[in-house]
Amino acid sequence: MRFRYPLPRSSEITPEALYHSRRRFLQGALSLSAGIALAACLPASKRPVPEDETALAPQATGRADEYGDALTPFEAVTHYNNYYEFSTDKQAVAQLARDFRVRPWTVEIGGLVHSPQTFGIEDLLQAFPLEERIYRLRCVEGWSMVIPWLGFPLRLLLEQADPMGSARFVRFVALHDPQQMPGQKNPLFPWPYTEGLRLDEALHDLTILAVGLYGQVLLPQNGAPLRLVVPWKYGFKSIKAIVRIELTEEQPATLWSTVAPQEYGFYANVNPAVSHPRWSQATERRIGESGRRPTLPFNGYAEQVATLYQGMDLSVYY
Ligand SMILES: Nc1nc2c(c(=O)[nH]1)N[C@H]1C(S)=C(S)[C@@H](COP(=O)(O)O)O[C@H]1N2
Ligand SMILES: [Mo]
Repeated sequence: MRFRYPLPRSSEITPEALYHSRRRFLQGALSLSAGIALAACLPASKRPVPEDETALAPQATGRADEYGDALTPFEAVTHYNNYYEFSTDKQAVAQLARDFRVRPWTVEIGGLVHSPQTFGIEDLLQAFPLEERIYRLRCVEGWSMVIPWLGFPLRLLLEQADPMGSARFVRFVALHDPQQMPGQKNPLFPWPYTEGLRLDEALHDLTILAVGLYGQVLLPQNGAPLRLVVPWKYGFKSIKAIVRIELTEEQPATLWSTVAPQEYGFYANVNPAVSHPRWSQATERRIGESGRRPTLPFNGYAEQVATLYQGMDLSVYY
């Protein structure tokens, strides 16, 4: 089965479109599989868009992160993408990924777990209640966005698989399919894209698996049908198109730390004090803004996550 996502026009990205996006989201989910309605899993207080039009205006126009910074427009979130399996040109990804097949799709959870499992994506979408999380995404290249994700804490899935006492890291593997992903013909990268987290990072409540954004099913360019989001780390940790999650004892190799270990460390916590070898990380450009703003330690999530790194020299564990 081939599911083709409709490409939104920029003229659609209006408060009214946001209101209607819940409908589109439901229709999208239903066309993927009769009977699934992702938004219906959301508790009323967390529904991404209001039920009645009178409540619309304040929520649609005033939506922001906890610093009061506005959401990045849908058009930018879905048309300025890093996704090397398709292209290194951010503005080419959406078009190249348009026909990417997200069904059938299975996700395996294995390695050092007592209950290895293989989920069909439909079952995974129904397994946990979805929440909206408005997170900043800071790319290591020096730009950032504010994105309203839909997803669930990775912890819920890991607990179901029941990690063994020896498990200390989690390894994530993205789809390998050069027929569909032309960028995978580039031999300079050790495909498939892989990433990793320490187990305590993976279990942190801020770490989610996302299946949607802006109240809609995730588009291919944003990592459909399932991608990781770790908001206090550089964007490359938030791996797209996940097919396998593996608990390990040793710190796993990752694509970027294999290709350029001195530039892209395993930890990759957003840190204005540690420069990339070729540029400073002290400031960033928020997409849609002119000028630059200061980069915040741990991307503004220090209060929640700094304790994970107590006693570590973050210029060594970068
Ligand atoms: N599989 C895969 N995941 C990936 C990437 C990629 O090239 N392949 N790029 C990463 C980078 S560098 C960033 S900044 C984010 C971008 O996510 P977005 O396009 O949804 O904003 O995805 C990350 N996840
Ligand atoms: Mo990135």
